[in-house]
Amino acid sequence: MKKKIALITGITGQDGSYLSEYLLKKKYIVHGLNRRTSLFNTDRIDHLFNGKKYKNSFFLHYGDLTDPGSIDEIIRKVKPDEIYHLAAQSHVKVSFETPEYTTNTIALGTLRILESIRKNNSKIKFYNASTSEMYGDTKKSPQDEKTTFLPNSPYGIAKLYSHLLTKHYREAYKIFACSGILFNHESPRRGQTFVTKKIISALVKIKNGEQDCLYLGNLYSKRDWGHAREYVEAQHKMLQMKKPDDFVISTGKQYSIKTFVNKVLSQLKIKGKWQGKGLNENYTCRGKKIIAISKKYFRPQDVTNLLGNSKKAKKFLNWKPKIKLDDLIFEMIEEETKISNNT
Ligand code: NAP
Ligand code: F7E
Repeated sequence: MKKKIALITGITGQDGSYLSEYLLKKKYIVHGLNRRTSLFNTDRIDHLFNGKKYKNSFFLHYGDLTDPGSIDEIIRKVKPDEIYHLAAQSHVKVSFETPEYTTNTIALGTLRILESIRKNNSKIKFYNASTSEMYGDTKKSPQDEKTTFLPNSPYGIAKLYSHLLTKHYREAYKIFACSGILFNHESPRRGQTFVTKKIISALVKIKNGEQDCLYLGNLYSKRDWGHAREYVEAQHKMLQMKKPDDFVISTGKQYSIKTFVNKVLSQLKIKGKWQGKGLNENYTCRGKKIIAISKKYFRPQDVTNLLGNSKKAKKFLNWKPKIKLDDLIFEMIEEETKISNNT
């Protein structure tokens, strides 16, 4: 039987690396779009790229979401059965500082891929990485596929464009195009500047005497955090459905950033106390301030209350998350401890 061919944009990112592993195990041939960066950006996939195991089933191609010609060329060359479109300027805070670039990569990037599919081969199945950030200021909780989108960042707004565009190409051109509305998902491979990784990395270093203080922004926004390894399975399941559709992927459990910090402190057995309010809030341990608040990490607007309802995914995709937040934290701490001990 002919092996299925998948093209992954964002293959060097957190999700791209887990999805590659998952699809290679399922005997796919995996191609990835990789942008040129001044330093190597393939750390998360080097174990797949180097060595003999996947020599004939794992390939990278230089391209960029902002370069329509490169996208079209890769799609025509690779002839994928399925495209997993994960690439994006994915940092919400950075999107306030680079709104035009964020919109170009996310909104126009998705348009460029869908146009290439429409023109070259409308049988290619397409997965779009939508996000809970599209709910923005919503007062409804929990959020599901029918909840009104009220995005409040350039990132969320650009993602809503991609989301609606995916639906439009599905309806207007009958392309098998799905969006996964994924809530926050983390892992040891999470980028350093996202809050979970930042907290764990800093507290491990503080415990080992390699850092003095962790500076954070809004401690009171709430998130629904899952594990990236499980969330990429849902992405694949969506493209195996009889009909294309959109699905919320979430755990249905919500915690504040402060609760997340407390869980990490507890697993690391760091004992101290919270004191102060607002910008003066801090956590001290043996008389030393080890967590403090900095204005720098606040956003012009934040999404404060995310909690997903993924009943539809459970029913139609037979997908449900198994990994608990405490276990995710444990895995991330283990990885950070290894890194810290090696430096
Ligand atoms: P990530 O780790 O930040 O990875 C982003 C990927 O996009 C990287 O491979 C990055 O390349 C690539 N990229 C960025 N700009 C590009 C450009 N101009 N051209 C080509 N590639 C570009 O993100 P992630 O956490 O894996 O998330 C995957 C997708 O899901 C993203 O679209 C994100 O917005 C969305 N999402 C994420 C979450 C979450 O909680 N993780 C939740 C909902 C939706 P480099 O390696 O070179 O930087
Ligand atoms: O922030 C607060 C911050 O940057 C979470 C992306 O993957 O998930 C991610 O976006 C919360 C926010 O993730 C710091 O204000 C406090 O309320 O880890 P984050 P995010 O913005 O939720 C969604 C679903 C995506 O789609 C995105 O691609 O934590 N927070 N102090 C902080 N956040 C950061 N980054 N750094 C702090 O120091």
